[in-house]
Amino acid sequence: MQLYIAPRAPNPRRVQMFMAEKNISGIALVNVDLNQGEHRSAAFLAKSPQAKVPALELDDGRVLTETRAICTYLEGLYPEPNLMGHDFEDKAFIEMADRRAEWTLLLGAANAIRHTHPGLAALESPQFPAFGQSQLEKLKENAKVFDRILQNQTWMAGPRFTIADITAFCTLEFARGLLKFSPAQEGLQALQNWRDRLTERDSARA
Ligand SMILES: N[C@@H](CCC(=O)N[C@@H](CS)C(=O)NCC(=O)O)C(=O)O
Repeated sequence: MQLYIAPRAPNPRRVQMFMAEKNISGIALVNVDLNQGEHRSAAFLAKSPQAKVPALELDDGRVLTETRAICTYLEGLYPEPNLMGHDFEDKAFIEMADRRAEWTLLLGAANAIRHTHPGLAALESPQFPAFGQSQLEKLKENAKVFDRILQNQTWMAGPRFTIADITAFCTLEFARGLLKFSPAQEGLQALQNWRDRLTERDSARA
């Protein structure tokens, strides 16, 4: 299998961190140069029609895109440690936490960065800086919800580390680097403590 990634991009990093948690080796990593538009080449579009990474090419030639779908596939192949839930209830609550992180943190951060950062101009054309700025404000508002959640539980989906922590962590690291977003500076100490605790995991360096 081959995993198409782009360095510093948050979605491929989610898959790489998921793989690191499960100690998965043997999947070749293939860099796609987004700045050079390699993801829009005919060869890559044949694999990923929406021109996005990550994409996981299976040994039979089929290609999976969408981070969560790739993780579902890998969870099936490598069930332990479990990151997406054991029974239907567990799965539903973890999916809820993961989608919350995806839709309210990742989407806001991605829009803020894509519409304000000069380094993303090649990917987001035209950029709408005022929209990007409004998304940064939304991100800060939404981060408060996660801070409140983490005042009462250790991890995003409850008492154990799951895929939802990976999604939220990769998002906050992306926002830390390109938006200089810091939970502590926003007064969100529970979110900051969760993030700092997470950096101690080996997978945080994936
Ligand atoms: N919904 C997709 C989003 C994938 C995505 O947006 N990937 C970004 C990198 S993090 C990308 O490939 N961007 C290239 C572009 O927008 O042109 C997923 O969950 O995998």
